[in-house]
Amino acid sequence: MTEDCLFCRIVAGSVPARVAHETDTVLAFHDINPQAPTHVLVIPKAHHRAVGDLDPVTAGAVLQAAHHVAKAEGLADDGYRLVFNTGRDGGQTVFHVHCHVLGGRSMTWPPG
Ligand code: D5M
Repeated sequence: MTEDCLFCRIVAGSVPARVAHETDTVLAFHDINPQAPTHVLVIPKAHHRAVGDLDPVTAGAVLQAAHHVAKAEGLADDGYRLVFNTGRDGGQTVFHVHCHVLGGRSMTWPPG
């Protein structure tokens, strides 16, 4: 838990979120500013700044949870997109690593 981290506060329950899925180690909640009909963020409960700071077990738990959410949200058949914005040029704005699960519409490429 890092006091000044928004997503740590969501894990602690002091900032509300619409939870989509939870395990001992990860939390998934709906993005406050959705960029697709389904837009869920999957985070490790422990504070890690970015994807490169994750150990393999935690990284695997995040990816497994992301696929679980995609299936639960009905995205598995038509497909979905997972995104880890990383660092300033990657567009990361919250420095508690999170996997965006986006779906419910056809995605375009390249991303902006
Ligand atoms: O993505 C950070 C994401 O976090 C962005 O899509 C908005 C989302 N966000 C910010 N505050 C909240 C709260 N309080 N609940 C849910 N979602 C939130 P990044 O990849 O760092 O740009």
